[in-house]
Amino acid sequence: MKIESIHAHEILDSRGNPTLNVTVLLKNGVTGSSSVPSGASTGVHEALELRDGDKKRYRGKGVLKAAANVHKKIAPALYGMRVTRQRDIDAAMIQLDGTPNKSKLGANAILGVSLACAHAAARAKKMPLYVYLRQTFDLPFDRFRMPIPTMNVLNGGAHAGWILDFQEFMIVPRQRKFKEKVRCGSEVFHALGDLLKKKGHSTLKGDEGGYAAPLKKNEDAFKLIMQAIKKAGYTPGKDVQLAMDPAVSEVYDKKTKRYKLNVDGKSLTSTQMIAMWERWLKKYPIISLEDGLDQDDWDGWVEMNRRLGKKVALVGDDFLVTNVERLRKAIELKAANAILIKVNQIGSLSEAVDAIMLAKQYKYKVSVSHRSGETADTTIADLAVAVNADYIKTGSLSRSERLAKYNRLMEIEEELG
Ligand code: 2PG
Ligand code: MG
Repeated sequence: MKIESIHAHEILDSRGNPTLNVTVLLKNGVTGSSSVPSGASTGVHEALELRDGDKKRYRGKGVLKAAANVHKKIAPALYGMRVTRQRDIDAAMIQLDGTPNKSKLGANAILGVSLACAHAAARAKKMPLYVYLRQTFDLPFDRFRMPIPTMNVLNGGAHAGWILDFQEFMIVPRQRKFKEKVRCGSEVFHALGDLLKKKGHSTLKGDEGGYAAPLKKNEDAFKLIMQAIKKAGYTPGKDVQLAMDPAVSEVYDKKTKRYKLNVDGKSLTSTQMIAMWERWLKKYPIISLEDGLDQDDWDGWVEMNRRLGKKVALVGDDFLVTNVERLRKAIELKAANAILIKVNQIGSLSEAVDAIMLAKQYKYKVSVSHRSGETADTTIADLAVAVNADYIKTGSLSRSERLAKYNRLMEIEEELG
């Protein structure tokens, strides 16, 4: 099961931007492939996504340099290594890069290889990926547990032309089986579409397949979703809960230290933001609030966790960037109680698993997540099951790149019986 060769090439993601697809070929003829996702509302502390910057190709977004790094630098270093040594493979690439944020080789180049190796190894061992991941990382769980999906049915912010200030309004179905959760999500999603149409709103969709309707106030999103849940025959709070990712690093003004909410015509301090979230938590069955404050507003996060941490999962995305160092600091300061895991934020499978296991050790909730720019790749579905993640965040109930993950999870559930 030794690595024979590695090939990387440009493909397009769900937004039509280039990204890397990587294939690892083993000496025994087995191959494994994976495609790298890409964010739009990226955190400033994320590992570096290497783009060519050649304005004449793909508006500077080409990834030929990253592909060349795979061929010329990474492949020669990994040649002949046992593909099942995932940790050694990732460590070798991290060492070869030598920078704290993978800026030399590119996190996209390293991650593409990291994921493709896992796929090749799982195939060579004739194991489903989630079983292989659990085994290769020696994860100390005895059963497989399906994650709870948080489904982004209304899109705003950078994913929907800023028609709303907040990025993601999610439903969280609570039926017993995963496939029942998917059914519920789909029914609520379509009920929401009917409702929007009836009220004369657009039913066009944003980057993650949720509706992108220009509402009067940000909060109207949850008002409509509550109605849609009932219209679909479910009880809000019992059958379906809510979650949100306002992604407010995007609306934070560092100079004035204020959050600018254009749709609501407001400019709020950290403390006022927390008070607003507190009000929303009282009115709506919200179980999870991601990036409710800016990525560097540590004092704000500590205050938010003190005031809201017992009532809701306070998820660090741009705030923690799947990074164990930032997570350790958050644990020490009691600044959050949940983490979003995006494999390309950190750039290797091993480091993502390290962040997950550290989070679990300190009773943080773990949500494995897609990016707004996705492909048909379903690795995160298997990863979520392998690590017994509490949640998976993989968008709305439309668009194949989102549904591929839900469909893969339904397949895994069938397999698990
Ligand atoms: C987020 C993500 C995914 P992006 O903020 O959580 O939903 O968006 O990939 O654009 O960073
Ligand atoms: Mg986010």
